[in-house]
Amino acid sequence: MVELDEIFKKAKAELNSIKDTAELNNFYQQYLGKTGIITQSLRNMKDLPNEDKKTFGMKLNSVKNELFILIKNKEKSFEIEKIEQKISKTKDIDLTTPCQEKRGSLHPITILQNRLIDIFLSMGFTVEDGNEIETEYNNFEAVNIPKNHPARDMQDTFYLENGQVLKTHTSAAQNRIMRKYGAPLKAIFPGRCFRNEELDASHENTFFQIEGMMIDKDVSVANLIYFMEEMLKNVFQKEIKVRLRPGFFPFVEPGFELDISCPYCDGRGCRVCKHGGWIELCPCGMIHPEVLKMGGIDPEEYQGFAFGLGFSRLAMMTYDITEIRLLNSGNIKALSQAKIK
Ligand code: FA5
Repeated sequence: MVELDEIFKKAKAELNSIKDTAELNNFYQQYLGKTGIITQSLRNMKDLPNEDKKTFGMKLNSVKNELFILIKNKEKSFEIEKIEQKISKTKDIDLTTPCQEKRGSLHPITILQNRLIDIFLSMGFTVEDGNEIETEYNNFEAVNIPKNHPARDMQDTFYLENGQVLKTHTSAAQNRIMRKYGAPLKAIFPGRCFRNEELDASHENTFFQIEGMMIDKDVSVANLIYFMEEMLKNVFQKEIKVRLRPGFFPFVEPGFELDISCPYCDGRGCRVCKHGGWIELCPCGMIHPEVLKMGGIDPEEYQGFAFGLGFSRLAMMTYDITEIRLLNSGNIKALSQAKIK
């Protein structure tokens, strides 16, 4: 045992004077290698009297472990030294520059869209794509807004030279999706919309909507309310009351404006709900029989609901953004301050 202490003392002293990894490797072999002093001592243990084996074995193991740690630490210190030498020779790294931890993140619109998609997927809806450039037919006629109908004024749009339009609402994909899948169907289709608008804090020329549509036998307004409440519960993580007011859209009958009890003050009145306790959230209604017919679905057999949620505005509410133009601005400094309520 005394000899073991001596060996350890000597090894530590030798280790202190080691100057590079080559010397360190030799040192390792000398003590812990196959024929090293410690390894040999372990082998020789079998010759000890039984009563000494346990104490000697424990001591030997602890010396072995300590030595191993000391060697590893030395190895690490050589690596650090090497990196520091490399850095000191490199002129284009300025270690005095303050550390800037700028981490990227998804855009608030993308975060919210992903969240809405997850919620509807979990309720059995499929997610469909819509075009940004649409035919005039899909954007207007197929949703019951014929040429010269006054409802076209509500969604003034950008016409392309070939007669197509930048879609003014996600409803423009309704017809294509009905024709693709037929009934029954349950789908959502998020997308970017464009309108020739007077711009203000809540009106942009480019904004996002998410459309939802459920078509089946015996679908009623009760189903619409159920799915909207479930979606809202998930977005706001609490029960949200909804109310329907009559609203006019040529592609639904009856049509509604769906309001929600303000999730921030629970209906008591605050800045977000302009002290009214309710927030207008989403137009919706039962799909007009003519729209079903144009989509190739028999309205005698099937009914459906549809909604068109403006989620640029929902994002403003969720992230406490007071100016809608910020969402399209690419102003990273301001966007990164968007707070999740
Ligand atoms: C429509 O676009 C209908 N297609 C919605 C619909 C679908 C009704 C299915 C019935 C059935 P509206 O024009 O109201 O409806 O727009 C829907 C939402 O989009 C609005 O509530 C609003 O949140 C958002 N929105 C509309 N115009 C703008 C705009 N210029 N900037 C930002 N958001 C807008």
